[in-house]
Formats: sequence, structure tokens, C-alpha cells
Amino acid sequence: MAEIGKIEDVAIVAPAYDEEEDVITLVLGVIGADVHAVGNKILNYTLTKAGFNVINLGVMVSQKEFVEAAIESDANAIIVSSMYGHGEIDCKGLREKCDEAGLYDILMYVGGNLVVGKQDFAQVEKVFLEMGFNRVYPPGTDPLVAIEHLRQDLAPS
Ligand code: B12
Repeated sequence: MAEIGKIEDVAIVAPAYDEEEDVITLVLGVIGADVHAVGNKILNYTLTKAGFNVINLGVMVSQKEFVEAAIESDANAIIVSSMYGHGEIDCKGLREKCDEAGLYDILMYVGGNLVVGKQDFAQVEKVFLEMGFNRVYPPGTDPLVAIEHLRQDLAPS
């Protein structure tokens, strides 16, 4: 995947949210029993620097915690990381939980090492799209890619 920039470049690609009502809120976390913390810190830093209001739940986050935080913060998107290979089990049902809570339009992105080992990413992506995620990212995706997608997906129509 082509590199689109460095963390220092975030200000260049970031949207300008001057008005308070324009601020986009994201709920961020590492799902399940997953303790991998470093990528989460980088995502939190990069997304915050880009001007998003980030509610970072850290590691070992349950589906319930994602949904509750999204309701409380009136979030526009849920950004899920899964690093330890159990992403499919941990993520299954999250879209349904959002729907049950009335979060019908909330965007859901997921990335990290979603499955065990190296599997065909097109197949992995299909599985997670079918689960209701709007975007699915392969291992090591630069957070700037997701920032570009958030700009596109949340652009005023
Ligand atoms: C450090 C580490 C640990 C530490 C974590 C310490 C901590 N608290 O953070 C410890 C030792 C605890 C650990 C434990 C385990 N680990 Co570990 N760990 C690693 C290691 C070496 C580095 C992870 C890291 O910090 N990377 C640096 C950060 C910056 O990168 P990142 O996490 O990939 O995140 C970036 C991107 O992926 C991306 N990203 C992440 N999420 C998302 C989401 C979106 C939407 C987007 C756009 C982008 C994005 O942006 C992030 C920032 O740039 C990796 C191997 C590796 N080289 O990656 C294995 C690795 C992740 N671990 C692995 C495994 C298997 C485990 C264990 C299950 C091992 C075991 N049998 O016990 C346990 C699981 C424990 C648990 N319950 O979570 C595997 C996962 C394999 C898989 N998925 O198939 C890896 C890949 C090692 C390997 N090659 O086998 N681990």
C-alpha cells in the first residue's frame, strides 16, 4: 500500500473543523481480550492531531463498552483495532448491538491483525464487510489512510 504521509503531515491532510458543531467524534479502542497498546496510542495521537474528538477506550474493550461510549458521546464513528488474531470472534455482532441501541448510521472501521497468520486479505475484508463494517484495513495500515476515508465518508452531503 502506498504511503500517503507521515504523522507530521496530519495537519496537511486533516479537515479544518473550526465550528464546534463540525467536530467529528470517534470512539476508538482495541476490542476483546487484546492488550496490544502501542498502535492504539498512535491512532489516538494521529486522529486527535487531525482534529477529531477521540474518545479512546484503550485496550480490552468489550462490544458493550464501544456502544455505550458511542451513545454517550454521540459519536460519528467507531474505530476498532484487533491485533491478536481473534478479530472475527470479537467483532461479530457489534453492528447488531449498534442497531439495537439505535446507532443505525454510525460508521464502523476495523483494522490490525484481524485473523491468525497471513490470510488472503480480500477474503478477510469480505468477512468483516458482511459483519457490517464500512471499512476494513490490512495489517500495518497507516492511520492517515483512515483519516482520508473519514473525510470522505463523513463529508457533508
Ligand atoms: C508488543 C507485542 C506484544 C506485547 C503487547 C504489549 C502491549 N501492552 O502493547 C505482548 C507481549 C503483551 C503481546 C502478547 C501477545 N501477542 Co503480540 N505482538 C507484539 C508485537 C511484537 C508488536 C505490536 C506493536 O506494538 N506494534 C507497533 C504498533 C505501532 O503497530 P500496530 O500494533 O500494528 O498498529 C498500527 C497499525 O496496525 C494500524 N492499526 C491498528 N489498528 C488499526 C485500526 C484501523 C481502523 C486502522 C486504519 C489502522 C490500524 O495503526 C497502528 C499505528 O500505526 C507484534 C508483532 C509486530 N511486529 O507487530 C506481536 C503480535 C501482534 N502479537 C501476536 C500474538 C499472537 C500475541 C499473543 C496471542 C501471544 C501469546 N500466545 O500469548 C499475545 C496476546 C495477548 C493479548 N491478550 O492481547 C501476533 C498476532 C498474530 C496474528 N494476529 O495472527 C503478532 C503479530 C506477532 C506474530 N507475528 O505472531 N504482544
